[in-house]
Amino acid sequence: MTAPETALLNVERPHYPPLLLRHPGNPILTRKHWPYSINSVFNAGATLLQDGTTLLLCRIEDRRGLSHLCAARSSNGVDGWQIDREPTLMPSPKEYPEEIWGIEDPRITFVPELQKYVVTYTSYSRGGPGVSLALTKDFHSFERYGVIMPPDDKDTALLPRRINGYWALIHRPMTPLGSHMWISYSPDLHHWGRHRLMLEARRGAWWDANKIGLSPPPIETSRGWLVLYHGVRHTPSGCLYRLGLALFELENPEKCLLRGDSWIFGPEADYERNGDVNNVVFPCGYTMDPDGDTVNIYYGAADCSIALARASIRALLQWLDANGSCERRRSQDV
Ligand code: BMA
Repeated sequence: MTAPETALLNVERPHYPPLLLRHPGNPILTRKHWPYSINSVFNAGATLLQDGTTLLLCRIEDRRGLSHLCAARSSNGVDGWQIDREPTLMPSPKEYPEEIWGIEDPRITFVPELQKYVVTYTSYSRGGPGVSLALTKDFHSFERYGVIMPPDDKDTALLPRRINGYWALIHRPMTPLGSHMWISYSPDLHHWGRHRLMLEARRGAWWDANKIGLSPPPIETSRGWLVLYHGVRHTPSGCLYRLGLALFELENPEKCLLRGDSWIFGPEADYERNGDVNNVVFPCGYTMDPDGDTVNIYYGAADCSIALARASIRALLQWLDANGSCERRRSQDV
């Protein structure tokens, strides 16, 4: 064997290309940054404001175990966060009884037609988690629409534009037979119907068996809606939350064009492996760089902090082309 060949054997080569690159400053937000007492900060919705500021709408858990939302703003999306001195959006169980046990895991969609941000979040009711929706222009005042999907349902985001005249919402109802991603349509954001199964959890030993859910809002590309979703694997030592990738047709978003078999990002770093809930990476938001290719993915790590990973849309699509397929099997027993 020649010397270069031996050298190659000794180098540890990754067999899976790293598609999401962790920021060296991770975790970028922890409870130590907060201007008031909290237990933990994680699972943040993200958006760019008109002036280019990155806004994260963070899930804050207090020591009662109940969550509310708090905004953090930064000019570079990495550090120098200006955090609201008080909670930005608190549960309002008097008017909205479904929020009695808190509000969690927001996703933000800027809707050009409305010139407003639509925030969808989990409202934790006595009957379990449901989906609520609120509109805002500035993340100071909110117009609440209340619960739009009854329990058990969560992991929701609105598409930024109408599809064939209707608003489209991705969500994840839970049934005893499995938790799959569904899409529903509405003429007015209040009344929802035409429910369709969008992506099924797989079965058996798969990393995304039994329970999947939308992670950040879908990313619109010329090839289709690029969807990062989480799969939950139940193991004897607890759950493992990892991310997978799929692509859906632009004008018919319930149609899956490509779905990768392998997960592309999972808990590896210490702050993802260890926390209040070990082994969790849970993105709820992203922002795009001006190059139109770099996506900044903000994720909750181990239900304790917020971290950032970057990816290239082009590389994600290339990976799907090489590793995805478009199986159209539909179970009767969803
Ligand atoms: C999910 C959601 C997330 C959480 C994750 C891990 O069901 O509730 O908010 O990060 O579990 O605990």
